[in-house]
Amino acid sequence: MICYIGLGANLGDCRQTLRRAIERIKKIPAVKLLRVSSFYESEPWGVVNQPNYLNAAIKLSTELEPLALLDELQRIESELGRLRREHWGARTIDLDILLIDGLEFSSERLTVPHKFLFERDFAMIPLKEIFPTLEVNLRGDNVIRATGSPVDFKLKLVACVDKNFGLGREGKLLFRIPEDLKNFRCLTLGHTIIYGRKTLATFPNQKPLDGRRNIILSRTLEKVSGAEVVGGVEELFDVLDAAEENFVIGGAEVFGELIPYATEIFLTVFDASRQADAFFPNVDDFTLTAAQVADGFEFRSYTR
Ligand code: A4P
Ligand code: MG
Repeated sequence: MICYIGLGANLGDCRQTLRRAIERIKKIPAVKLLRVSSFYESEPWGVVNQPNYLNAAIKLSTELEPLALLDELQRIESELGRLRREHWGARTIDLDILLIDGLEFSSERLTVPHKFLFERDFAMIPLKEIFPTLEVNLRGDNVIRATGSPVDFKLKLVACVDKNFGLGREGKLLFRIPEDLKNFRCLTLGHTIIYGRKTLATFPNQKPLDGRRNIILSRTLEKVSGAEVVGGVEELFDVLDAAEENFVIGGAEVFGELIPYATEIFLTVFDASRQADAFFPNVDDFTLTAAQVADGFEFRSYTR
């Protein structure tokens, strides 16, 4: 089931709270985060004497029953310090289920679509960003795109796969040809590359790559000369530069972790099937925008 969640905060460090909430939602068992909107700032709706809000929306797929999902969201609200006081009042974090598939229902604890969704531009505008085909009638409230959202970091995924989106086998890439290496170098040189520990092990002498800012996402590595090591996605967003181009280059786990925040994908797809044990994540949420066919492979670009 596909589900859209609205996030809102207007107390404390709202940017950080929204990012944290998203990371926690991502870790709910049986939930897969698919997409994250930009952050938007707006004046309070309903009760006016309170600080401005920061809002966002995310798309996920889940096997959880709607009420089980609500339980998880409420657990995350309380872990992040939500105290329920005044209705529509100021809050550190508010997680609302906006839509679930095409369902419409109402029970004591849960109404879907969310009761006020269609009356609130602060909910509809981020939702529309990640659900472009949704028809919306906005009321014209002042909702401004804010900085600091994960999608501001322009994460681009770069990989080389077989026709089944296989990435590698036993820690090794499936293909290595000069045209692809040249393409990779051309894309990434002078920019930032982000990768995991196992990808580092595939580099010449297991050393970071020259001419690029190297960031390694790893919970276990401590220090690597020539690279910065970050322990998780939240820490990654703390060190990334929004003015830079940031290329995520593998492996499978790192792609899976970062694809919800990605805006572009560059894939070299070989017209061959190999025995793979690691795969590139599903790209259904992206649009194929260019394909350049060569001998035995093609360069594809996807965006959203
Ligand atoms: N509940 C029913 N349906 C849902 C649903 N679809 N998603 C029940 C989540 N919860 C749902 O919510 C009260 C009860 O609603 C929950 O226990 C759940 O069982 P709550 O979050 O405890 O209380 P609340 O947040 O004070 O009420 P409510 O109605 O959820 O407030 P809202 O609607 O979330 O509004 N202005 C701007 N600019 N941006 C904002 O984000 N947010 C609010 C809060 C007000 N003004 C705002 C913003
Ligand atoms: Mg609420």
